[in-house]
Amino acid sequence: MSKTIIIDPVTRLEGHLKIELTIENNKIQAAKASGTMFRGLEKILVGRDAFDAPIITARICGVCPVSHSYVASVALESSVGVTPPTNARLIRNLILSANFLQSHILHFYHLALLDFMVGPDMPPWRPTLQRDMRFSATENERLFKHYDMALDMRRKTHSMGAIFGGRLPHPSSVIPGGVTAIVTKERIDQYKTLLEEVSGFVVDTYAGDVQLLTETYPEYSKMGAGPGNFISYGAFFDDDPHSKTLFKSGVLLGEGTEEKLDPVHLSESVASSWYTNASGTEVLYPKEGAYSWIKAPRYKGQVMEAGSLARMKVNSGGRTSGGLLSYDLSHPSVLSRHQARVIESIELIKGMRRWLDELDPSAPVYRAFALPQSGTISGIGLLEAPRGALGHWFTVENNKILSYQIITPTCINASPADEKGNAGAMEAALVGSDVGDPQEAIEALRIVHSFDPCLACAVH
Ligand code: NFE
Repeated sequence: MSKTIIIDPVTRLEGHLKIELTIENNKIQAAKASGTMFRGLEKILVGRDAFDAPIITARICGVCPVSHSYVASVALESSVGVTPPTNARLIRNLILSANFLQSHILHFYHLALLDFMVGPDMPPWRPTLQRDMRFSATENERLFKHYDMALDMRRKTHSMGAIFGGRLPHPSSVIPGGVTAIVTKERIDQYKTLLEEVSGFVVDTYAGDVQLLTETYPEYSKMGAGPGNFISYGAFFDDDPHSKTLFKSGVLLGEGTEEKLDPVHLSESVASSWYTNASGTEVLYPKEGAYSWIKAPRYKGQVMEAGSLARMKVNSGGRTSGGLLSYDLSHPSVLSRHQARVIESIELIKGMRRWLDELDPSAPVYRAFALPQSGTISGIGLLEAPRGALGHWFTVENNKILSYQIITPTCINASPADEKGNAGAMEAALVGSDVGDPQEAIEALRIVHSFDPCLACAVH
């Protein structure tokens, strides 16, 4: 007999996520992921000055605000063909990479690890599911010390971002045309000092704990596969995008060879979402067959996975090992998502050291420009956020925003079924998984958390 299990809200993530599972013979037969709160940021943007977009969209989320203000700036710059100076690119890389490290450390220690380890016997670590906890008492104690250290590391990464971002979260210095940061030798040194402390933690502690998780929960390398299609928009660009850009863009569809990303193939279905059309601004609630405020982005009509694993797979050409990889990431799974985040954190640190060396305190950081005061223009910005592919699209009429469209990585990963009935990536990852005890479906939480969902972003 099948049972329906509802987890609402799923905790240890940002925003409001509900998971509904149909379980039969201890196997998940069907899964529905629902974003349960409407926000309407795209609607708020209509009628505003176009240059407000980086400031307003950063407020979508306190975890990835850098990506939103950065990509909103790129969209405006690209609409009139403006390229910010090299120093601005380097500073944006440094603010964004600090935010990536902050986000990955937060995700592993404070959001995901408590699905596997036993925290202290007091709130906020209780009540919790405690089935299938395999770490020894000594390992638990050590991991909890690392949980505590990770809080301090997050503060340090925020400080790094704030050195050039002005403040964090919601940096004030990333603006259309470049940045407003002042580059001095003292600031570069301050950033370097913090980076070396965070680097020590990532290499000595975070990497070791991911390895311990890998050894202790080995079958999770086969659980939570998802659609097997990956998308990355690229990030940490170089002036010459073919030389030293750290994470390139690309698409992997199943076993096929890597394809060049072309945003023309992106679409959004609202078949299972409470909207009247794909603009996402016209709400229709209730609606027959709908169960989420998240829309369903697809690429060439296919369900995609975004995030660190997608970035690493696109960057390794889909090979099983070699290049950047020291783990075998060929099979998407709970473990490979955690492994991909730590691998990319180490890659990022190498990039950050290089960008610091390339900064020139005497060079400009901003190129002034204005949009035409009349007529209609439109633009698009594509960038990787910590959780994956993030796109902003806008149309401006007489310098006021006419429409603004955002597709976030969690929108891609936590989407509901589309008009063809194809489940979203996270839903697909849940289906087919074994659950030891349907009343304590810890396996489902481990799969959901491996995507690092942010519902604040998904339903912006
Ligand atoms: Ni709110 Fe975000 C990231 C974006 S997730 S955290 O990373 O965009 O959809």
